[in-house]
Parts: sequence; C-alpha cells; structure tokens
Amino acid sequence: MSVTASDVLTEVPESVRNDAFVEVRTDASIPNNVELESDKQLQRALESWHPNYLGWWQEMGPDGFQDAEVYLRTAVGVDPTGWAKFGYVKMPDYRWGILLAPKVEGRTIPCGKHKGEPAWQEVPGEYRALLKRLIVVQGDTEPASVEQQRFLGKTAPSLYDMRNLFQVNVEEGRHLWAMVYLLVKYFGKDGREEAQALLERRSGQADNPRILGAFNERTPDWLSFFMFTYFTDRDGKMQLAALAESGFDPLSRSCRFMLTEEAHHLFVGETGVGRTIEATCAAMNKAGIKDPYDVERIRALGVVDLPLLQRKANFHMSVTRDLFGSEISSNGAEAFSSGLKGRFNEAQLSGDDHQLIDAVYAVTRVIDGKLVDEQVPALRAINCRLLDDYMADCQGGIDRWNKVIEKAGIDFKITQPYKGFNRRIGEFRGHRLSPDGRVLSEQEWAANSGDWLPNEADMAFIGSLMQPCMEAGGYASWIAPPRVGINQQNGEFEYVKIN
Ligand code: BYC
Ligand code: FE
Ligand code: FE
Repeated sequence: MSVTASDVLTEVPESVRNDAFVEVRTDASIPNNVELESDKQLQRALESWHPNYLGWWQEMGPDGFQDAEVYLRTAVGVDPTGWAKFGYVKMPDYRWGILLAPKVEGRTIPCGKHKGEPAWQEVPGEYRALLKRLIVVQGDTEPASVEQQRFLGKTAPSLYDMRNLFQVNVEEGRHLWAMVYLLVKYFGKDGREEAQALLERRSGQADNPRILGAFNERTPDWLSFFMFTYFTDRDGKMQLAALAESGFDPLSRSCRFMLTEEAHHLFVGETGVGRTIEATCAAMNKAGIKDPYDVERIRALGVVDLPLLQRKANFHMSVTRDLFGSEISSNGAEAFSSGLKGRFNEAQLSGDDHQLIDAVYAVTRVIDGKLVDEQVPALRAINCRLLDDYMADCQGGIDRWNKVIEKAGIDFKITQPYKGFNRRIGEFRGHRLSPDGRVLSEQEWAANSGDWLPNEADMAFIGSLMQPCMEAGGYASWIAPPRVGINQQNGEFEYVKIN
C-alpha cells in the first residue's frame, strides 16, 4: 500500500485529472503558478495575510512538534506523476503554495443555465454572493480540521502515523491558502475580510464556531482521526469534485489540484482503519477468540473490538452525511443552475442535458412515520444526488476492510448504516431511524442508541489505548504496521525526528 501516483489517482475523479505540466515558482516568497509576482496588489494582500496565518498555525495547529523535522511531501508542480518532492521540513517552514491545475483552453461551463458558454475567468456579478459563500464554506473546513486534530501528535501510534497526520495538516493548511487566494484575488475588500475571518472562527467554540456541524465535533483519538480522514475527507473529495466542475474557472482549477492531495488523506483513513482491523483480527486469532462480540476478552488484548469500530464508523458516517446539506435544497438548485457547482463527474455524465430542466430524482422522505421515495425535480435534489454518490464512493474501502476480516476467518461485516440514521440536517432531521432503516419511537431510540453509536465506555477504552509509540519502526498494540513506507522508505525509517 505505497503512495504511488497510480494509487493516488484512483481516488481522483477522471474528469479532473491534470494533463499538462505548468511551471511553479518555488523560489517566490509564496510558491505559486499563478504569476503572483505580476500582481503587486494581490501579492501584498497575501503577504499581509501570511503572518496571521502563521500566527494561527502556531496557536491552533499541531500542539508540540513544531521544531521536529518531519518527512513531508511538498507540492512543487501540478503534473500528477511528479508534482511533489519529499524531504525533512519543520512544519512552520512548510512551503504553503498557491497551485492551480493547468488551464484547459476553450473550457466551457459544463452545466446549468449557462451551459456551453465560455467558463468565467472573472466573478460573474449576478452570482457573486453565492460564489463567495461556497468558497468561504469550503475554506472554513480546512483550518477547522487542523484544529480538530491539534492534539493527536502526542498520542501517535508510530512515527509513520505521526508523519501522515502532519502531512494531512499541512495540506489542509494549503487548501486554506487555495481558497484565500480566490477570496483575496477576486472579491476585493469583502474577500480580505472573509480571509481574516477564516483565521478567527474556531472548531467547537461556542461563540465563533466553524460553519459546518462535523467540523465542530471533536477528533479526540486516532481511531476518530482515521474515520474522519476516510469518511469526512471523502466529503472533501466529493465537494471538491463538484466545485472542480464550476463554471468559475479559477475555482475549478484550484479544486482540481486540491483533489490530488486529497487522495493521500483518504489513503491515510482507509489504511488506518484497515491496519486497526488487521491488528484486531491477528490478536483474536492468536488468542483463539472466534466471537467478535466477546468484547471483554478482545479489549484485554489491547486491540479495538470490531463492533466498536462499527459504532465509530456509524458516528462518522452520519455526521459527514449532514455535510451535504438538505437533500432538497433551493441553495443546491441555485448553485447548479447558475453553473457554480456541478455534480460528481458532471462533464462525464452522458445521456444527460446537464441542465436538469424536466428531470426528476428520487428522494427518500419520512411521511407519517413511513419512508417514502418521492420523485422530486432533480434540480432541487442536487444535494441528495451528491450524497448518494458519496455513499457509493464510501463502499470501496469498507469492502476492503471486510476482506481483511473475512480472510482472518472472523464472522463480522462492517456496513453502512441507513442514510437517515442519526441525521441532524435534511429530510431525516427530527426523526429516529435505526441503522437498518426502521423509523423508531424516541423510546426505542433511547434504548438502543448505545449499541449503534460510541458510548462513554467505548470512548474511555479507546482513550486508554492511545499510548504513544515514538521509536522508529515501532507500533502501538492496536494497529498493524503499514505494508510499505511513504515514498518507499523502509520499516525502520525515522519519519519524524523529534528534537
Ligand atoms: N452544518 O440548503 P441547505 C472538506 C446550512 S469537506 C451546519 O440545506 P446547501 C474537508 C447551510 O450552510 C467539503 N450548517 O444546504 C474535509 C445553509 O446556511 P445559510 C467542504 C449547515 O446550502 C475534511 C442552510 O443550512 N466543502 O473539504 O445547499 C478535512 C441551508 O442549507 C449544514 C463544501 O461543503 C451542516 N452540516 O448546502 C478538511 C462545499 N448543512 O447559507 C476539509 C461548499 C447545511 O442559509 N459548500 N447547512 O446560512 C456547499 O456546497 C454548501 O454550502 C453545502 C450546504 C453543501 C455545505
Ligand atoms: Fe482539504
Ligand atoms: Fe483532506
């Protein structure tokens, strides 16, 4: 499971892969391929934001380890086969750059009312507010995730994992830069104010929280981190893919390049959960435990029982599904019909008018306590469709996790809970649904939810496992080593040199 270009590309949607190489100015004060040097006003605005960003990084970025030498990749180009270079870097010295995927000559708006018109190179005036809102919401999630993951370094199960955490963190920082570039370049004073506000909101803080729900939840342990990077970074993948279809070309190009980095975040999540499962199955087999529900004995082995993994997955899946917004949404319709945001793989969808004028889409609703599939105008169901595509996209890694369990001869299967399970946004809000899709009474929910979502004892147990392992080549009891190192490094490689 090495991070080769081809592995990474399987996570990057076909329609957004890059095909041409564009020179990146890596020597500039802000590395970029957007000719920053030729726009002095923009350069000054970004240079004045830079120290505030670094201040935020010091205050809210990884706690500790800021002096450690971390084996990180840095984006130095936008060619998918050779865009990154690896080397030891102290995180505050990371070269956060502004990188856009190459311009596609003659690109047109792929969907909505303006379909077929040349893609916008400037902000379309009539959609300014909506476009800014989409960029701000996207931008807000990036620093939020860094804040959520802030304390994890101290309990890293290995230097390899610690390095992956910091890699994800610096790249989420770069994603913030990507959105700030768009705000500052294209939205004048408003944009500069929004860029500043992105450094002021704080994940989980009551008086100035991050915008979207899942980004105010805690990521208190490594299992949460792996579930987050598998499930929540995958919302990132889907939303970035939808924004990569934007008729506003600078946003499209930004998101196309961000997707290249996103693939590694998903890899960290998938393999992190996968290695946790591997350690559990190996320990169970060694101890001769066949029953995955023999929880007390399994936990005594210092590994995570599979039912607990399922509950953690249930939690992360449900809060992430909320990130798609209401299934039926006029905002969603507006974003699509204006051409600011497409569907997943929009340009590849054949047999479709890309305008959805008369199209309908089935949305499941709860009506009189029953689940009913209703045909809704497809435009208004755009969020629902992206959510459905997301759920399909989640399944691949889950199937691979189940293969590990099956191979170990253990009778257990990780599944996706029903779409409406534990939802706070959209059609299922205010209803209680079981993971197998039954509408429940409040009493039934209260009696069972502890079996479906992590309970206090679960979280305390996971907490107790979070003992750091910081010698090169060593791993905590609950997680198996990776098959292959980062950039083909060997098993003893010192991914983080802690001074
Ligand atoms: N929590 O019509 P509605 C990533 C608000 S992740 C709180 O239902 P809409 C990453 C909504 O803002 C990808 N509020 O939905 C991952 C609206 O408020 P306003 C992030 C919510 O607007 C890991 C109101 O409810 N990118 O990159 O069509 C690590 C009614 O909204 C929530 C994007 O999301 C919620 N869950 O859709 C690092 C792409 N859901 O405006 C990074 C950009 C909805 O009335 N954003 N609301 O005050 C969008 O496309 C849309 O804003 C959303 C919401 C899909 C998020
Ligand atoms: Fe991101
Ligand atoms: Fe990410």
